[in-house]
Amino acid sequence: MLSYSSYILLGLAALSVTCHAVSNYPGVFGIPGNPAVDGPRGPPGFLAAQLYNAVSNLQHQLLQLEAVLALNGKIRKVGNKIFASNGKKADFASALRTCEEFGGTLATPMNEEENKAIMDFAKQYNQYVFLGIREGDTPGQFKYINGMPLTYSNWYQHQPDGKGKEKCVEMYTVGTWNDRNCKVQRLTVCEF
Ligand code: MMA
Repeated sequence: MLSYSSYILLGLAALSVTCHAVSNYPGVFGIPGNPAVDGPRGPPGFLAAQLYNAVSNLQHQLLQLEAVLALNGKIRKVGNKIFASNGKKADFASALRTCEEFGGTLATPMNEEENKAIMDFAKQYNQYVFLGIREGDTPGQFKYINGMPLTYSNWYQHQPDGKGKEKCVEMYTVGTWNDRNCKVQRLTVCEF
């Protein structure tokens, strides 16, 4: 069976073929075209209007799907990010692997609004959540999974206190953070 990311890649490939075909249409994007070769021209802007329509329809259908998923408590959208959970607990490595398998990564709050969206899942499932943050080689220095230093944090009082022995980060159901052993089982919340 194909993984979900393979489907996404196939979809993108199909879209890029479509876009290529469309950009080859004469008269679109300023390419003049030759009626003797390309057949009779439509009214000016006809294809552009069709494209606009197709994009508008896609946009509407995506908004419908997002509304249904949000209504059912499956996703939370903040800006361009979508947070989602499978409702399952896993250790840090397995949770991260699951998110990556589906083309995302572990939920990583970059501001208060994102932190609250992740906290909503913690409350919904009444479980602490693993964040996409890990301790670097210097004890007490926590970083994003891509290695960049934190630009936002919401540590619980006196945290982090593991001094190199708690290299992962859990979010409590009230939204504050604690450094924690990576082997404990926490709710998997991903971002896409
Ligand atoms: C306490 C506190 C935390 C630590 C956990 C580990 C319950 O919280 O000391 O900082 O991570 O224990 O069990």
